[in-house]
Amino acid sequence: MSAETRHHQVAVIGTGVSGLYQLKRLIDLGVDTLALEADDDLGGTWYRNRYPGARFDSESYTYGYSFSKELLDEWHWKERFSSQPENLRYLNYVADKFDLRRHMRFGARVETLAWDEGERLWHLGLSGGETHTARFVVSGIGVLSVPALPSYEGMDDFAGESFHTYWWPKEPVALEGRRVGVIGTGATGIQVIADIADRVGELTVFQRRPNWSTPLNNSPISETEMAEIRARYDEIFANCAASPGGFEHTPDRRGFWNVSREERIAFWDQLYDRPGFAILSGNFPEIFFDEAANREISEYVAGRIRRRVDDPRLAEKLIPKDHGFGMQRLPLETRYFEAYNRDNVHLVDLSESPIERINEGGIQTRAGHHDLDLIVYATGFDAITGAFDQMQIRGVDGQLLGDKWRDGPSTYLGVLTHGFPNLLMVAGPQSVSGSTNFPRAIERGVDWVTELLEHAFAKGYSRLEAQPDAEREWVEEVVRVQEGLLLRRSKGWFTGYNANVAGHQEGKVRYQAYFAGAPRYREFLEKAAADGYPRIEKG
Ligand code: NA7
Repeated sequence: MSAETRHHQVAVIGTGVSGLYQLKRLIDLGVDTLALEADDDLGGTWYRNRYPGARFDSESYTYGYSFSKELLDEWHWKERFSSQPENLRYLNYVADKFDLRRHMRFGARVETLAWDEGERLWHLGLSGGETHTARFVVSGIGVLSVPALPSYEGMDDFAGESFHTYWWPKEPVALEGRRVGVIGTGATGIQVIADIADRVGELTVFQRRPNWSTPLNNSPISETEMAEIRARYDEIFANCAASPGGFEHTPDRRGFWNVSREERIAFWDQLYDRPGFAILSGNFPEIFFDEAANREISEYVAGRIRRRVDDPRLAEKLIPKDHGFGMQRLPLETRYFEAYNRDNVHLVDLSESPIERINEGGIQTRAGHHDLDLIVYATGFDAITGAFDQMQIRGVDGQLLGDKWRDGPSTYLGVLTHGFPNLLMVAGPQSVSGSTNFPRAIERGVDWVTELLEHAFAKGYSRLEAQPDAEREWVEEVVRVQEGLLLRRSKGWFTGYNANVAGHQEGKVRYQAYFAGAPRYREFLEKAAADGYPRIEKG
């Protein structure tokens, strides 16, 4: 340990939604805690993703923190689905209100984490050479925080501006009159495309596979409506806690086949016009595991797309044929399909004419050259495990976490992993954080981690480690649930697929998230705590 090494009882990595709340809980307990943040300010996802159109797909008032009545009473969400600048303001407001900034270090990228068994301490190495030690480390490093760029030949030769949406600059980017290319049509691409279509000169969308997408149905929230929401907060959070997705939408359990086809269609007509994920989370659960049910809802949504796109051939290109509705993370959109009715918006179907290379002037596909001034890479993330892989994490006997998780993560309840004592993951792999309304799961995760730490402090434990059997059983549960769902075959980030990330290609299914829903996950957490954490070795 060098003379400058500073020690903390707990080090929190990250100051996004998870890190902020984790810090708040530990500070309130009087625990010596430092939060280390790689970026030069707080906010995580909402600090980074500044691209036009970036906003919640969760109702704002279900996304905000629930832990402080005062905060709930003070904050006015201006839109049902709030946009990135406002979301970042909110997180700053929270940090300032609870005086959290003085416990944070910015520009502090943790590159190495090494467990010292003799001292029972984690040694943290920062990119600038600084070192810290901590008895416990809590990671709040994000589920989608490692952007993945493709590796086309000539990307560096492009003379115009180009960046991944995650790295959209803070400074305004000129769009008016420019020729813009967007690669990727996931949730991000769909938000950007719809937002900039009428502001750019020409917009060329490079689509490899289309995604299902349904209307966000955003609207402003007036003072009066906000007052009603405030009065209803207890009910709102109780509804979120009771629903599998962590939203206010609750599945319709009448039984898909007990309802006539006409009634189903009338029901979907209503859901399609409702805000947010209603059409997914408020639908019949059968659509997720019954192929015939999924085929029918997919055909319904395809019909809605056909009604919105003027050119029937173009409409067909925008309708997914390789996966059913809801089998990948559903992007929500605002006039996305109508953007393709504009004369300045062009779709390049990469399944017919793949990108051959990028050059000084633009993008060369097999079918021709596209002259561009700006290339936007909306090409996704090394999701869920990427941020862990980026750090070199060495546990007991120097084992690398990246080696242990080479073919996919393996955890106990998504929070601990055997061989890496005292490392507690908030929104970790194989929790529900990636598969449900993020902050609802994050708050529960932080509370559980905090209670576990309180338990350890009270009992004088300095070492917590998941039992291997407990981990094996949890992985079996995660696999069993995923294998029971149609999405097990999907090529989306939920199941660890990203063609730009080594080892995450087609045919290599990873079990990265728990898909049984928030209430069932909570049962496991609550039972473990109530029983005194019997599957965690304590000493
Ligand atoms: P996603 O959902 O992973 O989408 C990435 C998109 O980029 C998807 O359409 C990909 O096509 C496409 N992609 C990736 N690589 C390439 C290359 N090389 N060429 C062409 N197209 C490519 O990421 P998002 O950022 O949209 O969304 C992530 C989450 O952020 C979202 O779910 C919300 O929770 C917030 P593919 O499907 O692989 O054919």
